[in-house]
Amino acid sequence: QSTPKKIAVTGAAGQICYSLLFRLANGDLYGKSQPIELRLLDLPQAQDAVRGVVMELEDCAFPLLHNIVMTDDPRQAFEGVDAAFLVGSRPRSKGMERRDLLAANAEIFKVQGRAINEVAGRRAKILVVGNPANTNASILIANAPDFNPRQVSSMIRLDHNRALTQLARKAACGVGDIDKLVVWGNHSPTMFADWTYATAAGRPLSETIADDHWYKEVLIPEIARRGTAIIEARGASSAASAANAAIDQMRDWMHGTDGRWTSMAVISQGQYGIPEGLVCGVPVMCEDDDYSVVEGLDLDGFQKSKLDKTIEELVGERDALS
Ligand code: NAX
Repeated sequence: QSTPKKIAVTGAAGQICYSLLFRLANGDLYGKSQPIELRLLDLPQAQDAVRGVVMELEDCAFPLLHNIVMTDDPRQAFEGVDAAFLVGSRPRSKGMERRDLLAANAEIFKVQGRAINEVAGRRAKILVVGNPANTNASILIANAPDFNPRQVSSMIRLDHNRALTQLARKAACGVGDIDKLVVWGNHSPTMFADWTYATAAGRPLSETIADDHWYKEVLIPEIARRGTAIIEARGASSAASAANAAIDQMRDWMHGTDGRWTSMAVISQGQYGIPEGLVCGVPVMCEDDDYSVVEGLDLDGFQKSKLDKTIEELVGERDALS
């Protein structure tokens, strides 16, 4: 059997990880013949809860799960890893201003960025899930000068998957029939689910659905508000769907998209007027363990105004920290 792949997961005691860890141990990322080692990072006060999760992982007797490490030390968690899911972050507490929330998380991702810079495998893929995910990823990149920034992305895939299902329902097709959907921008209510290029079985979705009012007044705002709707219904934020999206994004990034598009938030090199250094949701294709941004799309006035709004928010988050 091959050497276990080392996967670090932060926020291991939290609710997303309560789904994510079991999916990883089941082989949902690397497949059914690749053993793995899990490195679980959480705060010192969460170690008892992590121990409980570890006991449950053990009780599943996953054949692929060769080793589990529990730690509150980022350097130990990231040492020589092949992949890392950065899920843990500081939630907003009562009376906390947005700026304080940004600053508290910036501190976490600064520390983790430095640790990754020093000890992570150079080909490791780092996926930031913890919010504000895009800005946390930018902070991490800025604090990991010797680590390739293209090996860092933040999660926009949950929003992409949410839009896929709504579009497939409306068009009465399978989610797998849809290609060229894009979710642009920040993982926040300013995100823009864009059907301009989307096709189902090769035919433009905007023609199949032919309802511009539904697109602009129902789809786009509903995808943006979906997280809130789930909190209202479930009394807790999305967890299993977030874990699923994290695996989808990482798996496509590693194993490729077969010429299809997906959405990833990656460091901007100035495409589409997105300022360099921001981590922003864009259309990508993945191949050979790497992504490439789909470039050269013509954006109309509506698309530009939507994109500008979400970029403005990302710039605001960056400026609030500087
Ligand atoms: P939980 O509050 O259940 O768990 C968070 C865990 O992170 C806790 O165990 C906490 O102790 C740990 N933690 C805090 N600071 C840490 C640090 N410095 N190092 C290691 N661990 C640390 O949150 P959960 O529901 O699991 O959500 C986790 C994060 O994902 C949140 O920030 C949430 O907003 C974000 N989400 C991001 C999504 C995305 O699409 N990008 C969607 C889902 C989710 O809302």
